[in-house]
Amino acid sequence: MKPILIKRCNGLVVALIMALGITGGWLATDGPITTWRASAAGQGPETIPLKGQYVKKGNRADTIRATLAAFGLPNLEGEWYHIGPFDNTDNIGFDTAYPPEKKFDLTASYLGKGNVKVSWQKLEGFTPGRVFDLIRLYPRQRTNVVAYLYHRFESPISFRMQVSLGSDDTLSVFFNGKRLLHEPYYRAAAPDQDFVVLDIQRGINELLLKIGQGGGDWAVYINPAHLPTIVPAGIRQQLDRDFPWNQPANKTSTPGGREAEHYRLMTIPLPNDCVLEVGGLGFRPDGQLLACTRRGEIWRLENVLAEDPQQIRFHRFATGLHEALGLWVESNQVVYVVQRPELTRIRDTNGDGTADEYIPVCDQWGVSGDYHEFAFGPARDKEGNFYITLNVGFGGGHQAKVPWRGWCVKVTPQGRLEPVACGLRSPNGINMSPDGELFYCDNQGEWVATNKMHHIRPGRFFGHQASLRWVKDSPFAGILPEKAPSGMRYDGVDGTGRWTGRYPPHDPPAIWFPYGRMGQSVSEPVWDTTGGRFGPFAGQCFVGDQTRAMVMRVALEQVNGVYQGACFPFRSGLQCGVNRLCFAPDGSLLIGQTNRGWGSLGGKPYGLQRLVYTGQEPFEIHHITLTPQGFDLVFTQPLDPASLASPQARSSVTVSSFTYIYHSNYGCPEIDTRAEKVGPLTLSPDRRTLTVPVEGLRKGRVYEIRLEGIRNERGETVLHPEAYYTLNELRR
Ligand SMILES: [Ca+2]
Ligand SMILES: [Ca+2]
Repeated sequence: MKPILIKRCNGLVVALIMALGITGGWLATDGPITTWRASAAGQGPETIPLKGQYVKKGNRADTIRATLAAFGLPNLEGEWYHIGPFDNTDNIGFDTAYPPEKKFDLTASYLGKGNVKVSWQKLEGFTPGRVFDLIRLYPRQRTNVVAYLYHRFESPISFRMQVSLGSDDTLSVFFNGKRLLHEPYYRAAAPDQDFVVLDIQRGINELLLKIGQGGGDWAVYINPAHLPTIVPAGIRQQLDRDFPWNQPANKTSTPGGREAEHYRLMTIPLPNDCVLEVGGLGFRPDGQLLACTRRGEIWRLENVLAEDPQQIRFHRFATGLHEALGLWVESNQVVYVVQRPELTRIRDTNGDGTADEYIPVCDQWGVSGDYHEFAFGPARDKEGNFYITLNVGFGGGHQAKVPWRGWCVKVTPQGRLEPVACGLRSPNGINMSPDGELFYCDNQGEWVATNKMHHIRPGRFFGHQASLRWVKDSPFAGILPEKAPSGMRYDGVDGTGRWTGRYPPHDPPAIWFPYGRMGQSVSEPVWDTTGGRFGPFAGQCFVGDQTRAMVMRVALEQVNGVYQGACFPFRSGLQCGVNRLCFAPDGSLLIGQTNRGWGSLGGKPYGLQRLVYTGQEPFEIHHITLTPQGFDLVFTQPLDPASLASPQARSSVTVSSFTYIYHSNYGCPEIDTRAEKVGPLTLSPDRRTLTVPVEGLRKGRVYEIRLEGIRNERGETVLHPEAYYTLNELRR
């Protein structure tokens, strides 16, 4: 029995006589959650006045801790202990509750990995707010191991503190005996990969971290994520001014900033044996969600729309598939899945909830072995035909080594393949609009200036030339070219600035997504068919982005029979790259995620989240209509006319435009960016439509529209004051 010193950061040192290992403890139960037995935590009134000041340091993490210390509040600094390593062969340590998980006892020793005696040791050189290397603690046993870190601290007051965490590899967090987090991911450690809220009690609190290691690096990160709300608002605002919470480096932890007020994000917790690298999503008529994965499984989720995630049940419905990147639900028993080499009909013949019949529907497209030969889809039309998009290869030789690479193909209900359209590159997302029109999204690369969305019609060519190799075997031989000239600008202007009226020889995209300003790897488009349950954008299209872990919004219109329109940012701050979107029967949006081999913001390698409209209508540009004189911007809410008049007499709407070059290079920067002359703005009688005259509109360009100072009647600014309108056709 010996006293431990708990250092109070206001300089006060309180000696607490604690019987370590006797008072308090981690009580294991049969369930996954351990319960806490009452400890030395005080239950009395909170009488300590909160006084302190803001202490600015070089970064946000250090500033938070220094300011907490100045208020006499715990900040995760102080004495930490560690114990390990324990065995983690085959990830066994993730769910094994080793003795330190049950009780902190400084005097005890246990048998660790390889029957080596281990005991709690003081953790030297540890500072919150830095990624801490665990290998240096256990240099001789650095693979397939787990270790625990323990921190006991006193608080003068009870309050809630959100904590940012990161780990390499798995992470479990226990606080005052309750397990708050259990993350099975193998990943590199970084700040903000996970967040937990610590319900700090007045008196003694105990924090335990368990970090599992496979191979490679082994590390952990922890820091208070924010100043808690018991700190005066002025000081919290000062922190956010000095170190903005939503700056790009922190974007994942916002999550989504103001967007979250309108669309809240729910994360579906996954069982440990479910690597949900989502390749496709679809609801069955019975309300269960099917999710196919890049690992080749289909998972069936019951109660996926439950507010309480513990009610969600996961069942493995099908296995043994090859890189399933899309599915189409036909009934409670039947689902069609696109595998790399074929379209497959999968059926649960006896209704026991597991598939037992796998029948190839069509395998008439080629696979040469190139890793980039993905197959996406299927979309399905009213006649029952399926539409599948087929990636070209990457590097090394011809990019369409085998048939129908770079094509959209149709598979009839009888399983016959018919080529539909070509020029596709990496078409990771194809869907039908509610009008039955087919659209796909394509990723920046050779022949593709930036991410884009196309309207698919038979016999059309969308730009990537590798696919032209197979025109000769298609119904479009002699109609489509076998190669096309390169180097043209999309706006018909030549290198000397002279307008020639010659455009790249393919269908232009309905939407260009300016690279980086919108997403960086576009994925699936889905249409809002919720009739308003998902907010004010019914009928519009939402498009995922893999790299930026975000969802974008697209409002299309037809001009002279050609699709074009505007794209807008919509919701950022997702936990992982967005691969698939699917509207649920209740009008929320399921978001399937994966980033393996592709990389993304968000810190998670895969997962499933759900975006729910809060009912608080966002103030946004609803859509943009091209007029003969410029653009009509239609807002979700009436504008305050006073906000249109700027004291500097500058327009509150700025318009610029740019174009791209069609060439074989990988991507194309925005070129010929020019400021456009904006005429006098006028507001409609209902104050929702702002008419923006723009001189000299030209087709083949993207018009960037930025708003400044525009407010609604409540004085709020537009949530996303930017839009990008792709102009293919002028309004006559
Ligand atoms: Ca590792
Ligand atoms: Ca079955």
